[in-house]
Amino acid sequence: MKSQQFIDLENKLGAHNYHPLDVVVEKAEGVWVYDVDGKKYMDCLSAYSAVNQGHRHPKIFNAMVEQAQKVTLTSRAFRNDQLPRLYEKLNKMTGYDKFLPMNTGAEAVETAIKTARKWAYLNKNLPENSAEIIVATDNFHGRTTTIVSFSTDPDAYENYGPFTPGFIIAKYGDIADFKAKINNNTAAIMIEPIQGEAGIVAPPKGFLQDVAKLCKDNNILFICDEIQSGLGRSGKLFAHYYEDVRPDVVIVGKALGGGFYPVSGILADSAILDVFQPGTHGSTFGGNPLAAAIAVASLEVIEEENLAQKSFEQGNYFVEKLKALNIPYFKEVRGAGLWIGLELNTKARPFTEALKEEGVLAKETHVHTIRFAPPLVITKEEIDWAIEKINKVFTTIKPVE
Ligand code: IF1
Repeated sequence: MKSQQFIDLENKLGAHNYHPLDVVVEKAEGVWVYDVDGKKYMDCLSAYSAVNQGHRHPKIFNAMVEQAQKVTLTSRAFRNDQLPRLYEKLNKMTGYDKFLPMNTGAEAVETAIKTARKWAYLNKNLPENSAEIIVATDNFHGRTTTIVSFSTDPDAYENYGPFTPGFIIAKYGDIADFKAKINNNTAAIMIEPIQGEAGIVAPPKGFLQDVAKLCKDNNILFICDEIQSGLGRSGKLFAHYYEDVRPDVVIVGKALGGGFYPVSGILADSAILDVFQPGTHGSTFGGNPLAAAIAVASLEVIEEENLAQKSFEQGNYFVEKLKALNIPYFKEVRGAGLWIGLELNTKARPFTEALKEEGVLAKETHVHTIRFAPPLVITKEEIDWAIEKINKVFTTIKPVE
């Protein structure tokens, strides 16, 4: 079947909870994807930073195949020989004592919420059902009903009530507002160190340090959601490294699975993760040997290919070349590593559609911003190719309001 036939079938038989670009991907390699008609595109979204290592990285593929020939799923009712490898790898790479493995990012965020609440009841003697977690305006932490309970985006929460209580919203970047929202029932502050869905928005310099101090002074947990910003995307292994803070809990996901498998979880020291006793949390697939083998290989690629530093250098190069185009529609170019938010003074969708026609796949977020987040293995020559296409699109098409 050709692209249109796939599109018609999807529109007819699938729920319309997305408005995807009309590109029907059949295969992918590195930074490139190919549609069913054989057309080649550069992937500048990386599955929302789940493919930092590039599509189908051979080392991760081989680790997956090798493990799949041995055992894939045991449940946690038994032990397996791959999960301890992942624990050791993460402990060595991040310095946190322990890891609690889950599958999707939202499950890891839910696990962080349960960790903070459990820790607060056990360590601060909070009255039952009183624990509060302070989150940020414009947050994105996933799509479960509890998580959308504290979203500030109506598209994310409208008509999904009744909502889970116990979440207070403070203005992202405004430490005084976070301070004002703390009370005796506060268990934690949970933020993205750089906001992804909001359009690659970094907080004012020093904000993370202020949050860390606020948490320490008030005996509350500092939870950093690094599901999208982490594992090299921001130009450091973790985006919170830009401010040299050590959150009490770090949530990881997406690129931990290298684009092959959903792997997520939370990193924390024993004093926090030991709040869990057998039977108090879990999941069918969390910590399965296939996921663990894939995650170890995914982390090894990030280390061996120095992807955080590459992201830093290539991201600076990409931003520099974008700014040098001097396009009048460009309102602001924001970036941290190869995580670039191009904010326009007009609607972004017509440009992402035109970019697709030129072979560049990028996604708009919140109407006016285009996110450029190619795999971290991208070369300067490939960036030059993309810049040339971006320039062509922004100097030929007329925006539609
Ligand atoms: C969609 C957004 C990005 C995340 C952070 C947790 C999660 C995500 C910081 C949950 C997931 C994904 C979800 C996906 C699109 C994408 C997204 F546009 F939705 F907001 F990246 F910005 N924390 N983000 O970014 O992880 O459960 O999805 O594994 O829902 O369309 P998940």
